[in-house]
Amino acid sequence: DSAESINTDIITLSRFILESQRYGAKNATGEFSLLLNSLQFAFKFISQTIRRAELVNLIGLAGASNATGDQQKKLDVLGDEIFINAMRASGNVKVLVSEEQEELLVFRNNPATYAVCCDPIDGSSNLDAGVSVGTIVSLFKILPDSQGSTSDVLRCGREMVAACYAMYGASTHLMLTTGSGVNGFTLDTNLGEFILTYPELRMPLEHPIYSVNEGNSVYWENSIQQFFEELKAPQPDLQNKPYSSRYIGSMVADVHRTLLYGGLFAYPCDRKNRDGKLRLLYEAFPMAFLVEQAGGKAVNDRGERILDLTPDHIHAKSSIWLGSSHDVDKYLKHIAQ
Ligand code: P6P
Repeated sequence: DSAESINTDIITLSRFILESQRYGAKNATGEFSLLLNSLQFAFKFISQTIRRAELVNLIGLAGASNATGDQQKKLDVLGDEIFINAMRASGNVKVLVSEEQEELLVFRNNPATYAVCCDPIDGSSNLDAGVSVGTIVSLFKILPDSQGSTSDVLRCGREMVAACYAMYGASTHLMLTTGSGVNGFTLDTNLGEFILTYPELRMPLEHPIYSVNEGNSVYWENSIQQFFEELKAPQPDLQNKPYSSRYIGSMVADVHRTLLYGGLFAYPCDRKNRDGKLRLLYEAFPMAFLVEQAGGKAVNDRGERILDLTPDHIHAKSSIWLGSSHDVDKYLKHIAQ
């Protein structure tokens, strides 16, 4: 009967981390388990807030504005507050960089274990169109005897100990790496638990999709314009078919598709964004870490590995090309010509 079809041995995110810790996976320590509980609470809370806020905004439910009647807070401000409170409450986050906060936040009375960098709701401008948005997070260990300062985060990408994003789409998905591969989880809203749904995810070595905002192409340098023109031509190694184009304009959604299907995502520098648009600490670094751990590559316009870069400012930007290794190799070959 139907009872037999129910999997009664599901692996929740909490169990997964405890098991990783027990079997000594790199960076999956007791402290990390503690922090992960706060992270997943934040993701669940933001997920629930986003789903409700859309309804509230759409039908203007009574009480749309809070008790004092002030204007309903913008969702990215709400997401930021939820995240800051969860990280402060974790008890082991000393330093927090947020896309919404100009300055670094230091939680003075927290023991100094982790530095967290996050974009609480990346792609929020798409929210009203019902497009998937997400929370992107990178983690560093606090430097020994640091009291919490920018030196804890202005570090080489290779020093990241974990990276994850939550994508708030039809379901809420969480992709996580602690340096030993990528594992994906899906939120079961009845249980209130993230369940392991993509164990040891490996991205395809190649896939004929490119994902870039072609509206910027007049601002790109010629070599980049030429590269994408070449992808639109029949590809000898693809039975003479050209690449397809897919661009959502929400990094988490574009990268999630690239992780699962393969292909190439890029945000090159252009005359409007001379240093690129995406930020190193809480967009390029975490996505590069996840993509590399899933077998892909992530480089900048000059072909330098994203994880070998070091930001000079907490909101420093970078160009980025990430995705299937064979597709990124096509770009590397192009610039090596
Ligand atoms: P454009 C969203 O605003 C964002 O920060 C990323 O999520 C997304 O990849 C990028 O900017 C989109 O930028 O210039 O193509 O609209």
